Amino acid sequence: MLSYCSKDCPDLCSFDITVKGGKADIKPSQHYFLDVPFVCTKLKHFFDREFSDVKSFVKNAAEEQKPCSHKDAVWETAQFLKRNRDRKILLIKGSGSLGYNMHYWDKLFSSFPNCWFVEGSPCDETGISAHIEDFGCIKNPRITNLFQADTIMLFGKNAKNCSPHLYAYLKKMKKIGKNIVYIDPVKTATAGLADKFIRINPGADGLLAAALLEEIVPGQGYKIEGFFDKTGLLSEDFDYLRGSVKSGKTAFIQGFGLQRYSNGANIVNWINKLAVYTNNEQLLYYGKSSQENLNKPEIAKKNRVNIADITHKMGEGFFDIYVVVGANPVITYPEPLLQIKEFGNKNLICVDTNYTETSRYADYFIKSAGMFAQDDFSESYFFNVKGERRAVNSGALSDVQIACSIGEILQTDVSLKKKSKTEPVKFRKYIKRDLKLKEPHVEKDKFRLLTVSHYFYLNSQLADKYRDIDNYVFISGKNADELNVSNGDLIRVYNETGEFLSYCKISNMVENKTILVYKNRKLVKGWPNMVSKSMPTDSKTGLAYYDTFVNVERLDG
Ligand SMILES: Nc1nc2c(c(=O)[nH]1)N[C@H]1C(S)=C(S)[C@@H](COP(=O)(O)OP(=O)(O)OC[C@H]3O[C@@H](n4cnc5c(=O)[nH]c(N)nc54)[C@H](O)[C@@H]3O)O[C@H]1N2
Ligand SMILES: Nc1nc2c(c(=O)[nH]1)N[C@H]1C(S)=C(S)[C@@H](COP(=O)(O)OP(=O)(O)OC[C@H]3O[C@@H](n4cnc5c(=O)[nH]c(N)nc54)[C@H](O)[C@@H]3O)O[C@H]1N2
Ligand code: SF4
Ligand SMILES: [Mo]
Repeated sequence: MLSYCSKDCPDLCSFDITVKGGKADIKPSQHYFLDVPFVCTKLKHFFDREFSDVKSFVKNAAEEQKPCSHKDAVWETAQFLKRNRDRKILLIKGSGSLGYNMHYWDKLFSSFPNCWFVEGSPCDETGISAHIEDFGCIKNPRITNLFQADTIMLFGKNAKNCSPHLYAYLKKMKKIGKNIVYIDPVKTATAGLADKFIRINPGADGLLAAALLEEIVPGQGYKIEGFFDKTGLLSEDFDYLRGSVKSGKTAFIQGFGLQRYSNGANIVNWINKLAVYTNNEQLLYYGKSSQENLNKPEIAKKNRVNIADITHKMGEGFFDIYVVVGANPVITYPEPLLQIKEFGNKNLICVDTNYTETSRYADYFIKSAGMFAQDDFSESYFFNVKGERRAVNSGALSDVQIACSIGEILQTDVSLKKKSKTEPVKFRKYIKRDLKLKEPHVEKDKFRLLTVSHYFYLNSQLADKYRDIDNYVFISGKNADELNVSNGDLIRVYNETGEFLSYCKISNMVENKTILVYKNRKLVKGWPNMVSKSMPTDSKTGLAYYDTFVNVERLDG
């Protein structure tokens, strides 16, 4: 049966799936740019966890979460919504599945007069905003354009972990002689593929792009006072980059780590400008929305709350009811303690394939059978490929069935009409303007916390098998000496927002008062976002997760 993976992963693998006795046989079938198609090891675990027999539940009068049939949970949830139709509802829809049909949820809740939808996202929206500002649209060239490049420059795109098919393609590019440069504050697994790894200070890529541009096209960039101190670059690294860009075609691939800063959009703006003014615009990659060319349905979203304002409004007790579909905000969003308090005080409805740290507080939990349970389609948010599938899992209810059943009970139309008109094809055209340069936010007396992706899990979705790997605080040898901490010591990471505890691992991945923890993992106590504040990025469409500054100390005993 035709299928594809609609997880929040840019690769969007297509495959043929046959299910026998609860086991899946998968034959990979796409990726036009690779000779041998493959899927990653995570896919099997997604299948297993979504086929699991997790029960739905509803809280009883004594506040106990009592398991019940999925149908009963749907009925009870619908009755609750009927009784509370006019109250203030916040809908948080996450990245569990990026399939088009998850819009059924938006359609259902758009019929509630006081439902609030989230504006912006914790993911890639800041960079998207920057591209729209620069080009009037968001587009990503075909990956095969990389054939035209002499140098391929990756700005914090940890393809080995986050996009294994891009990584395989980069290996192919390297084999045919392309020069690969990897720029990142972290020496990630992808740095190993590069001909040259350049460590940069976090949030400083805009300074680098502006300084390079000034050297290559004087008058278009900036000469920056204290450049080497601010960026952490060596002068030979800068000469190397200037030489590479001057001497041939350069591809610029922007990762999403770049834009999780209070100057994140500005960083992307400057790399865009560098690409355009060095005649490399057709080799400029960021990504795009996963529904960019799909004719999204028109759904009226009357009330909206900005992503960085959610916890602020939660703190004021603004919302009466929370609905969380395919997301785990207690783990993935800032200020978990505030969320936990609100979810405990107010009513919470969760729809998920599995129990989560968020569903612990749910009054209504409806188990979704996940991505294999519904016909669906979507695009990749990096490659220009589409996926389409037929449902193979009929054990529990799919998201579409759940949303439609609730709609039926409430006598609300949940059908999705696709827009009738097709949108004209958009082209990138650089919009010339005076572009200011924003400096990164730095707190010199503290450590900066970076929270990046691990290969074996997708945000907070992980298989039990990998639960306890690499749950460390990674720190440089020099910084460990200064703090008098050693491998295996229990470390406390804290600031005014909160704290977490985890074991120390000395590593050359990081340097210079930057520490790293893999994102969205449970640690010895707490998890990384315990110390994240809700700070907007400069486009106001994302969260500046990487501008998180913390104290680090060893816990004795
Ligand atoms: N296995 C796996 N794959 C995933 C995910 C996952 O959790 N696991 N998540 C998916 C999702 S939701 C997303 S959004 C994408 C993310 O995909 P990517 O953009 O590739 O990945 P990240 O690991 O979030 O960040 C990339 C890198 O940016 C670096 N970085 C941080 N700050 C800076 C900076 O200032 N400058 C530079 N040059 N680099 C910087 C980080 O150190 C990190 O190595 O991956 C998707 N794919
Ligand atoms: N500190 C820090 N925090 C971050 C980031 C960071 O870099 N640093 N990265 C951010 C990024 S890039 C992202 S994208 C967000 C992601 O944050 P979330 O959107 O919360 O994503 P997940 O943690 O993957 O949670 C998705 C949930 O959906 C469930 N699920 C899976 N498939 C389905 C389905 O078909 N239907 C339903 N109903 N549920 C399903 C899964 O079990 C899981 O519980 O996290 C952000 N959080
Ligand atoms: S998680 Fe990514 S690489 Fe793995 S199967 Fe899904 S789309 Fe492919
Ligand atoms: Mo993301």
